[in-house]
Amino acid sequence: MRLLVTGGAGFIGSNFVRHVQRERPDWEIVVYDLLTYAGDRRNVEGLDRVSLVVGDICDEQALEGAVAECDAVVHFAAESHNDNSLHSPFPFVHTNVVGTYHVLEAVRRHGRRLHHISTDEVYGDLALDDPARFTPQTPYNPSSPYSSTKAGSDLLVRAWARSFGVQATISNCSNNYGPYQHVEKFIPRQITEVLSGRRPKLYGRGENVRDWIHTEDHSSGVLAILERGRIGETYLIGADGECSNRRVVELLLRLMGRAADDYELVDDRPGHDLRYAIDASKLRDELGWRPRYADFERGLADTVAWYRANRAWWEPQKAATEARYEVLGR
Ligand code: NAD
Ligand code: TDX
Repeated sequence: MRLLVTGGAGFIGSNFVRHVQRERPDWEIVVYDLLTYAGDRRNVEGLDRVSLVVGDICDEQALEGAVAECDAVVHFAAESHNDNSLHSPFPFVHTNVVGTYHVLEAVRRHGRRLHHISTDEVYGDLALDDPARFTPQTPYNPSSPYSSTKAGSDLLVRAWARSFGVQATISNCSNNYGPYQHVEKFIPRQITEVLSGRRPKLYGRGENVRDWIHTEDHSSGVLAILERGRIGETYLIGADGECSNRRVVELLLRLMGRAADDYELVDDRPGHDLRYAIDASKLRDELGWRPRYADFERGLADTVAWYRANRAWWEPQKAATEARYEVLGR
């Protein structure tokens, strides 16, 4: 197997690359990544049987060449941060929608298997007391430029599967955490704020709920779908990890030896989704997938330890990220 991983130098993509490299020692992996501000070649450097092609998924010719030489494609590449999409939506339309179109056309021309990576945010949000969780039948109802472009990319994949017979599967996963996550995202932002001698910053009143999953568990779900998923199907990936943002910050502060209320409340994100929650029973029942990082507090402690030990990895991103937040007033 020669696997092409778009966006494989980003957070989840690079964790997936390391996961596959460990779990499938006879596979060759080609990372295809533009190395935007969110991609980092160090994330995949020095790994046996892993090579990096620096390229844009919107560059039809370069992508075509890479797809032609591989057996299957896992498509992670995207603009991924909601706050950026509220400030500057065009790159999201371009990469997430137009880029996915190019990925689909390339796999169609070469008859390659595709797994498309998406998010639970395509389903919109839930009330805090709603007993329902997202299932593959939940209607799409995205809120932000980010989630609407991810929804658009999913619809393109469904249409290409039905109209052109592209051998595709889709997964929609909940919020990931773990090593190598860009410091613009919630958990690493708070950890690195504390490590920089500042206070965590909670949007609004910190009541919003996210359904946290360790990125390793996302990777094992994707590999199961790639190998054993039914073509044309959508699988939701989640590990029953619902937790309010305030509770996450309190846990982090405690793990880092600070008072649990040593945080700031800052301006809320416009259109801020209240709650996400995933019902992953299709993935569990059909493919026998189980998460291995069920203990969120332990996963957070490991993540704090990783950021403590890897200052040289995150420090270069930190000042520019906080400057962007300064402009947003958050
Ligand atoms: P990330 O921003 O850390 O990584 C994205 C990667 O894509 C980067 O390496 C970047 O350089 C690359 N990229 C961006 N534009 C590109 C282009 N035009 N051509 C080629 N490469 C390009 O994102 P992430 O958090 O690792 O998310 C990866 C995927 O998983 C995305 O599709 C995202 O929507 C999805 N997802 C993320 C989460 C989450 O919690 N972070 C949850 C569910 C789904
Ligand atoms: O400083 C912060 N303070 C804060 O309270 C930041 C950066 C975020 N938040 C809140 C906003 C959200 O309720 O924390 C929650 C998580 O925020 P993000 O890390 O920005 O993630 P979210 O908007 O939930 O989207 C994430 O999960 C789904 C990923 O970024 C997406 O790529 C993925 O699709």
